[in-house]
Amino acid sequence: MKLLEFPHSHYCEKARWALDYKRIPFERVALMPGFHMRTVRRHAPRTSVPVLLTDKEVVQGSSEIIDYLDERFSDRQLTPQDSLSKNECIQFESELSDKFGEPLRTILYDRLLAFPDYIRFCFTNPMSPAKRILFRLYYPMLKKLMHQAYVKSEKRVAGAKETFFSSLDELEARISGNDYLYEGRFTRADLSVCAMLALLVLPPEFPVSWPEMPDHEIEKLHNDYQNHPVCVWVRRIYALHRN
Ligand SMILES: N[C@@H](CCC(=O)N[C@@H](CS)C(=O)NCC(=O)O)C(=O)O
Repeated sequence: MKLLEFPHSHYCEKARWALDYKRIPFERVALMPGFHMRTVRRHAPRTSVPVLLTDKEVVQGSSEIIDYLDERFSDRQLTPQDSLSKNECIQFESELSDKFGEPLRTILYDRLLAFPDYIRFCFTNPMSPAKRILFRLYYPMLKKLMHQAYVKSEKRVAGAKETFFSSLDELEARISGNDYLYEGRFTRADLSVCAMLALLVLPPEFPVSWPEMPDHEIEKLHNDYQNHPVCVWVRRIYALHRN
C-alpha cells in the first residue's frame, strides 16, 4: 500500500496513525504542493491528500481511509462496535475538521507563510536537493495560492481563532474525567482529535521532525497551550497509542 501525503499535514497524520495502529505496512509518498494535483488527480476525484493506494483500490480522505481499514482489517477496530456510539462517533469526527483542522491550519498559515525556509522544510524535507531548489523558485506563487486557499482575510483568521479556541473549551468539558471519548477505549474519535491537534501540541511521537519555529506568535501559542488540559490529554493519547 502507498499513502500519498504532505508529511506535516494533520489529515495525513490521521491516516498514517490509523495504518500504524493497525500494524499495516505501507509506503509513504511525499508530494510537492502544487505539483501534487496532477499526481493525485491521476488516481482520485479531488486533489487533496491523504490518498491511500492499494493494488486495486484508491481511497481519498482521512475518514474514508479509516472506514476502509476497519472494513478490510478487522483487528484493532477503530470504529465503535455499539451502533449508537458508532453513529455519535462518526458525527463527532465529521465536525472535527470545521472545529479544529481547518481553523488551526488558517491560524498557522496566516503567520508561517511569511517564512519560506520553514514552509520549504515542512513540504520538502524528505525530498531531493533538486526538488528543494525547485520549491524555493516557485514558492512566491505557491504562497499566494496557499494564502488564497487557507488564509484569505483577517476576518477569516479572526473567525478561525474564535472557532478553534471555543472548540478547545468544549472539548475540555467533554474529556474531563474521561480517559477516552467513546466506549472507554481508544477509537477513531480519540485518534482524529489528537491528529487534528498535533500541530498545536507537537507531540514527540509525531513521526516527522519540525524545524525551529521562526514566528514568535506561533511559538507563544505553542508554549501557552502545552499545559491546557486538552493538550495534556492529547500528549497522553499519543504516548499510549502512537507506537
Ligand atoms: N477532508 C479531507 C481534508 C484533506 C485536506 O484538507 N488536505 C490538504 C492538506 S492538509 C490538501 O491536500 N490540500 C491540497 C488540495 O486540496 O489540493 C481529509 O480528511 O482527508
